[in-house]
Amino acid sequence: MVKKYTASHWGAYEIQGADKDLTLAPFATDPDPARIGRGWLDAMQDTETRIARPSIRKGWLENRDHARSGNAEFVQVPWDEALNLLAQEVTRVRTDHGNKAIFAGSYGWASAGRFHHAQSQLRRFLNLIGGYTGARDTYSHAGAEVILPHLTGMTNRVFQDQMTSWPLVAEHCETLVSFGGLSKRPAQVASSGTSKHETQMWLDKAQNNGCRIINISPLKSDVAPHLLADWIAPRPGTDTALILALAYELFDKGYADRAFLERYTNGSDQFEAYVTGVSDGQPKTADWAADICDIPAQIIKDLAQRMGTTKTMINMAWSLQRADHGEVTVWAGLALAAILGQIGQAGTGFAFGYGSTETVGRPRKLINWPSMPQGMNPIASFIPVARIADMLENPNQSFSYNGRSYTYPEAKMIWWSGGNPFHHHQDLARLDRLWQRPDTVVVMDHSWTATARRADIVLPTTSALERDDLMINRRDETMVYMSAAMPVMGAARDDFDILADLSKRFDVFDSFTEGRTAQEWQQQIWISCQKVANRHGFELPEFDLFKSSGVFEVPNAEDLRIQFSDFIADPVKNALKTHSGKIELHSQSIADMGLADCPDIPRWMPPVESLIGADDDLLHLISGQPDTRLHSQNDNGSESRASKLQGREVCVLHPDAAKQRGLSAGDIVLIENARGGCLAGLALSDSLRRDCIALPTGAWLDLRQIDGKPICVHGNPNMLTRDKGSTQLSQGNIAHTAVVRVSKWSKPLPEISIFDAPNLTSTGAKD
Ligand SMILES: Nc1nc2c(c(=O)[nH]1)N[C@H]1C(S)=C(S)[C@@H](COP(=O)(O)OP(=O)(O)OC[C@H]3O[C@@H](n4cnc5c(=O)[nH]c(N)nc54)[C@H](O)[C@@H]3O)O[C@H]1N2
Ligand SMILES: Nc1nc2c(c(=O)[nH]1)N[C@H]1C(S)=C(S)[C@@H](COP(=O)(O)OP(=O)(O)OC[C@H]3O[C@@H](n4cnc5c(=O)[nH]c(N)nc54)[C@H](O)[C@@H]3O)O[C@H]1N2
Ligand SMILES: [Mo]
Repeated sequence: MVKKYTASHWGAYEIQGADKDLTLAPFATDPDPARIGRGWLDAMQDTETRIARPSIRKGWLENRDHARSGNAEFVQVPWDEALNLLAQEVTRVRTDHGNKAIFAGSYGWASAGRFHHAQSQLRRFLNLIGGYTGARDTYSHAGAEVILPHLTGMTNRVFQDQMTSWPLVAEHCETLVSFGGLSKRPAQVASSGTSKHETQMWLDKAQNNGCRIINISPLKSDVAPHLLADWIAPRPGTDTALILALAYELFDKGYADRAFLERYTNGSDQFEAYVTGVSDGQPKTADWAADICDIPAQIIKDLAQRMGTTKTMINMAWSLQRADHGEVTVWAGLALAAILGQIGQAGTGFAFGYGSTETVGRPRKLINWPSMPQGMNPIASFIPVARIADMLENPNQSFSYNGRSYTYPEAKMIWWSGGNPFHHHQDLARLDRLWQRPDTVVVMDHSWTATARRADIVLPTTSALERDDLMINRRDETMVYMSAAMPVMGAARDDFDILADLSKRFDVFDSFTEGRTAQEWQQQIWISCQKVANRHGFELPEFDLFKSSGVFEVPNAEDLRIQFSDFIADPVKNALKTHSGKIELHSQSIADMGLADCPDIPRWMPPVESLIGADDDLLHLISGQPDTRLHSQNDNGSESRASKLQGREVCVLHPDAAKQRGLSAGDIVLIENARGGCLAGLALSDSLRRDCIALPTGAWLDLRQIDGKPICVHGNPNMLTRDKGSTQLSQGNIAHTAVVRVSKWSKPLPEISIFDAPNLTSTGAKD
């Protein structure tokens, strides 16, 4: 029998059985399939949360009101009616306010296939009708995206591509110091899909080779227990101070590689003068950092000694820069590695994001496969991705980004496809208030997310399980033909079909489709892939053969890289594309921007919110990525739901912290601050700092006003996080900078309603 496959950001699957017996079996060659996949199929089959038909919010339909409340009533309409309404509204906004008034940054992870990529399809359509205001960078690592080019002359993408390969770390590294831990939890996923999960294997190999892993994180659980890592738990948000003290020790004890600093870096004198206190009167000693970081000075000294005397790799999880001044922390990490002088050697130096996704550091050849062409956006207007609420609050006001000043547009229409801002954005009560400002919100999604419930025009898309597509990831050696695994739910349509239909109303159908069906587009992408493969010296099978066999393995896919190796080999010939041509410990280009919150060298600047000097009833909120799902995706599936407590997301506290507050495991607690609150089930563990509370992201927002306070009764941590740019340089989100209080919830427990279908009426017409 012919085997069929499908794929997702969390893995590739063989489709087995059909209808009631349908199952998704992880690839047999995947050594460590992701937990996330177990809840995928039932999430997509859930008739309560799948959007069955195009739906228009009643208040908007009847009087164009802006009351987008999350529990609004919707009227189901036939496709033609929905698309006519949308076309009219797009035309009105373009005519009255220009295309710039359409905000379609539409950030989000959508699904893994190459062709049915929600944002590519949406952008392609909008570009054909005059464009839109977009968004720059990502929630994942905006800080690094903006600062790395200044420091290394490499974009974040190139930097990631060039990251030293895992086998070299496993073989040569003696001390793996990882800020933000390193575990298989976030490594379950890879953007665009993955056929394998190997991160745990590389870590195990490293440990078997005698590598000592140092987990620097508020959570001990950020490294698997069997790796026996040393655990150093600085107060969250203070890693830069810790790094400066390590640098001080390296300079002070003679471990600094001065020849390296001289040859390969710029500004090490200024940096050293700052670290030793010559320039500001404050030596950044271990004692100085001990108070800020709340760890004993001796621990810092011992770690510096170990780093100075062993082959050391410094890894920093992406989370470290989703924090106030986050990009400066990345800079500090790079500077620390430069002082050690082991950059450019096998298995040592600096890495950004091992473990943050599965493919970082993978020893594979990189092949730039083609993707769906999006066209060009004629509109220059953009926002830094996490500044959406600022944009809504401050139209026509200026903002700073990467050293320049820009102006926020006045967004009359928001159009989102393939992302969930009422999951991913910070301070959701604020976003909820400002979300009422635009005239119209359009959402394309397969599920009734909190964002879809806050839209005026809701268009139901298929999920990846209902359509054919291609999984092709430049960092994965397996190309997968994705076959539809189940029938289309309700009246859902592919993003492509919806936009193709809409494009007829703007006379751009021919240019949008280029005369191809979805299947013909996939074939076209494959033909382009064949040419790329030829350039790499191998052949891809014909499309029909690929389709029937379902997988293709790229031959000789192994490849090893060492970050900065060319530059280290010849720093003149291979000078970096930075201001100085070297690694920048001092950056003139950043200094010239004159930003109050982003310094010229990596300096310690206390975060806007932290536990430094705070009352001891406050806790730092750690809202990392969830183990059971991808962000909000599959939260409605069985794997995620089974992990909840009385239906609520589970938060973790240290037993001492719980005792101090009279709390026990299994309680429902209220986590709150001035921005809002959320309810969560309580679990206890001694694997985190006593002053921290861990609550993963992604519980579908179920927002109520309780006694005048906005509270998510389901446990979404973005009710509590702060909505501010990390610095004016990158304006990245600061999700990891938030302080909260926790108490027992003693009021009646509100029902969860977010997994129920919204209030729907139908105009009766079926299509
Ligand atoms: N507190 C806190 N907040 C955070 C973070 C954190 O660490 N802490 N991390 C941040 C990070 S790094 C990220 S990347 C963001 C993630 O934020 P998002 O990427 O917005 O989160 P997802 O839940 O993946 O949203 C994807 C949406 O696409 C929809 N979708 C899936 N397939 C399709 C399709 O084929 N077509 C269409 N039209 N839609 C589809 C899904 O149903 C879902 O609603 O969250 C950020 N938010
Ligand atoms: N299972 C699963 N995997 C995912 C995702 C998912 O949704 N689910 N999302 C993917 C995406 S989009 C991204 S961007 C990556 C993100 O990957 P990461 O950024 O690596 O993941 P996080 O879980 O946000 O953070 C990792 C750890 O950083 C630690 N941390 C937080 N604050 C501090 C601090 O101040 N100092 C130190 N030293 N440590 C701190 C926390 O203990 C946290 O567990 O994950 C990807 N992987
Ligand atoms: Mo991310």
